[in-house]
Amino acid sequence: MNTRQKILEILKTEDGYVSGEMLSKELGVSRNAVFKAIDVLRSEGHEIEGINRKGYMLKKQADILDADMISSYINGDLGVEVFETIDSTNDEARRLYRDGRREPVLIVADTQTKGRGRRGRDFYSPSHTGIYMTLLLFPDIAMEDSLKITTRTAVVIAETIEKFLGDSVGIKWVNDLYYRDRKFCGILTEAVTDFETRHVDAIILGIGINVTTEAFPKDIVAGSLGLHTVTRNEIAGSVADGIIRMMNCPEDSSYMEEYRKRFILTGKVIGFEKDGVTREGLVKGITDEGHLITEMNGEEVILSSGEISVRKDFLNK
Ligand code: BT5
Repeated sequence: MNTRQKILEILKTEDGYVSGEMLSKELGVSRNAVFKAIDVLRSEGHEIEGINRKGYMLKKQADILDADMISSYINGDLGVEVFETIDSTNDEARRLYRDGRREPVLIVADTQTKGRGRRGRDFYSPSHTGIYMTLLLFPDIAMEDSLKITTRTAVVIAETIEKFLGDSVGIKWVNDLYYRDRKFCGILTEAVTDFETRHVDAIILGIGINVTTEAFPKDIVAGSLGLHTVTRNEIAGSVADGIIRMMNCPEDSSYMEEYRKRFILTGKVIGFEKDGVTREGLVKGITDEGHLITEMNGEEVILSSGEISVRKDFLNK
């Protein structure tokens, strides 16, 4: 962390005023360096009150995406790249991979012009209010295991957000997170695979989170976290940190328990399309592999997300 970030961190944790003298001593820099850093923080939009003989107090933190700030919440080496505008952070990850990038990287954008969901659907990505991020990762896994990355990521996001929110969130199979009955987050996992060896060369893990977005286009039923007390830098950094830790952990099945706790489809009738035919099924639960257990005409049918798409108009029935 540089001086500016360290000052911001100290001001965040202090309720009262912090003197310039104390800051310069604590950080081992001159009073002038403190003064300059406060100036930069203000120019970035942080509201910092300064009172003679009392010191500085953070009134309101600016919410500007910043690669260094995001990095400060991540343990370990992960390159972070921030864009004000981009077509799609998943597309940028793909370009980096194509250009030879083989080190993990996190790409975060303030807004996307071509944010994508699954099967060509759009993901609405307005500026200032959401997080649109992609991790380009190189795990040593087989193609069959990439679904597990989505389910495990959903759990990591849920746990991270719940800490900030002080409230629980729901998971809708397979890649959506809900708060107060509205989708606030979607995950788009894409794998670069070697078809011969069925080995995954890279995972492109895209996550969109509506943090404070209030209005959505008419055709999108969505919601947001309404989370104004935490910066997007901290949320993005913490989610990425959780995912990196999860990827470094040998898989243990306890995450499925966490997934099930938050799973919101049990007992619902869903409609889905398989091989071009629309059918209905009653959701009974989820298997350890992350597949959906449904009942159709008294028979148990296991659905895998690769084969089917759940029809939205059947949800909430
Ligand atoms: C998803 O797809 O929900 C995955 C979304 C992943 C977005 C991230 S953002 C960073 C990275 N870069 C990208 O280009 N994508 C990833 P799916 O399950 O197919 O859901 C898409 C549907 O969600 C749309 O058809 C809308 O109905 C709805 N939707 C669109 N924008 C939304 C938003 N901002 N919040 C909630 N729902 C939305």
